[in-house]
Amino acid sequence: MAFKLPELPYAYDALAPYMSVETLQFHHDKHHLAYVDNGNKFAGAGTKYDGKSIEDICKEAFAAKDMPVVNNVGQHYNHNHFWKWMKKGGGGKSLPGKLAGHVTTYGGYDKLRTDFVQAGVTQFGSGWCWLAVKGGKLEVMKTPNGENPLMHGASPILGCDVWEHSYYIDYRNARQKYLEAFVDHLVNWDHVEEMLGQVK
Ligand code: MN3
Repeated sequence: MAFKLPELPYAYDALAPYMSVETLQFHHDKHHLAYVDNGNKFAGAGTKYDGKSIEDICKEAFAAKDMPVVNNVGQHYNHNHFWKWMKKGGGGKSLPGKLAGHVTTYGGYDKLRTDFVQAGVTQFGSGWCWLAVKGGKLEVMKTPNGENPLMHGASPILGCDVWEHSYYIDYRNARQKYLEAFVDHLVNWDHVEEMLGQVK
């Protein structure tokens, strides 16, 4: 099955001023599209990955150190969710029930926010910071380039893109400010709760 660029689940101006129209146009229409096109080239019809779930392709490619697939299909998976992990009027500490329980066990919202932002700030170069479930517990993680927690034995439930293409237009080099705005004003906790509910 061919990979396809999903539509944004909101208008291009929905996330302003925290993420601009220009950022979303470049990031979704150009960057994500390139991952889709390359994903189809490296893992599409006629390859050994054809017909497998995107989650299985991520894990299999990483185990095989097949980096073109890790990075392009990984980025397709990451961005599919990244768009859904944001919404207009999102963010903040009002969390859905199941997630709220896990966050309390983790050490509370403030600790989670600090650790998540810190993971994003300290990811050297391009990559992602994550909230994932490993062994039934929440864990904050960071990964380089197109990798994600699926490739490291964990289930991602929230991720923030810290590639410069995600924040440089709006925040220049202030990656921490971008991460704080993401957590405080953009996160769609409902999609986080949904992914938490799907963790096996
Ligand atoms: Mn990106």
